[in-house]
Amino acid sequence: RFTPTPGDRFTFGLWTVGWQGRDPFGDATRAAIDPVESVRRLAELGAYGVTFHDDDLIPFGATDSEREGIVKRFRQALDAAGLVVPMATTNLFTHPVFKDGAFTANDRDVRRFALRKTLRNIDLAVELGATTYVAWGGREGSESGAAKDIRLALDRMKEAFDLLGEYVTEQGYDLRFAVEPKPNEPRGDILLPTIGHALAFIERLERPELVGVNPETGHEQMAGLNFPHGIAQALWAGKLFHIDLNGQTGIKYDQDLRFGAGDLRQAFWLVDLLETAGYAGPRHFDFKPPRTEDHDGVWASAAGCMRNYLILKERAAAFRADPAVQEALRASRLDELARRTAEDGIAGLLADRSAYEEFDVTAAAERGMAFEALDQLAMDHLLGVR
Ligand code: GLT
Ligand code: MN
Ligand code: MN
Ligand code: MN
Repeated sequence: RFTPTPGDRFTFGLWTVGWQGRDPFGDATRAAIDPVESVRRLAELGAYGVTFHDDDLIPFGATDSEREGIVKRFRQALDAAGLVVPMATTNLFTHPVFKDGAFTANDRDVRRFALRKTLRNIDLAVELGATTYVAWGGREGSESGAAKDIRLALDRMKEAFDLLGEYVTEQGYDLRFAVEPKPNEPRGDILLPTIGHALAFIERLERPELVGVNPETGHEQMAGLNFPHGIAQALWAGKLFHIDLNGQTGIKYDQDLRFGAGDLRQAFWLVDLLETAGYAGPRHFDFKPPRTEDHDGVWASAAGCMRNYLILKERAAAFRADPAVQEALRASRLDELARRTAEDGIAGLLADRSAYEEFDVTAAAERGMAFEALDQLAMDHLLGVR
């Protein structure tokens, strides 16, 4: 019970368990972990796959022959452990060259370098079997007003995604992009700050069908937004190409807590949504084991992400299966929300006297929605007392 298997499709970024605990105020608290060791440990814990930034695997500036050796060794580790690589991404934020951004840096040569770095890692991602390529534009933004012309920056962002789309199409790659929104940190304000901004941007691209979103729990919650609502809209738009699961407690710095820590109620509704909406992608954890932890703590934290997901999955299923819940859902008229408002069309609506002339506004206003009783049933299930 609550023991993960590859069938659960849990994946982890190499940079998550590999985080050494360096923060703006303090040095690393843990030694680096060899990616090969991460692959082995994650497989033991029941994970399905790993994901990586180019630089997580191949140190920035490595020679071609070093690169080849590292990739070969990594591939052997994956095969031995039985792990897959469903997603990869580019580090366009650590090196100082990206201090003013990558695809939207004011300096054109930096933008060209960023694109080449991305194309190079896309080749590797496809070679390793990835079908999703994440783009987190952490440095695409500004700290002050005149420093960035946002409309021009969006032109350059579009240009970058159009070029990437052209490249994968011409290469015949089975690869789609997932834009990861974040409102701020490390830049004062970041472009495409929320799921909504990203969805609107995608529709302006030359090949919108190739681009979706990779929302992260904490990134929406940092902006005070409801993460399950954002995910629901991404699903509704057919754009939930990938997801970064973690934990966050309210509007503050990006905590990247293990999944289930932080806002537990939103985590419950999120799992309920993913499991009932038929989301088929990997359940990817993008968390940071706190810098208080030693390596044992890192693996305990990773195991906790998966365990909490499975617990919430069981709790959410119990909630949905409970006859009292089904009755409460009817009492709250969720079935009515599923009905068309005017299947009789505008003519029918205008001819329907009960819709307006004879509508009892007072009686309708007096009807209770019974949401509190419904939500208490959810709490009882979440807390395991039902
Ligand atoms: C970085 C960021 C994450 C992104 C990763 C992908 S890297 O750790 O904070 O949210 O998902 O670039
Ligand atoms: Mn984060
Ligand atoms: Mn992060
Ligand atoms: Mn993330």
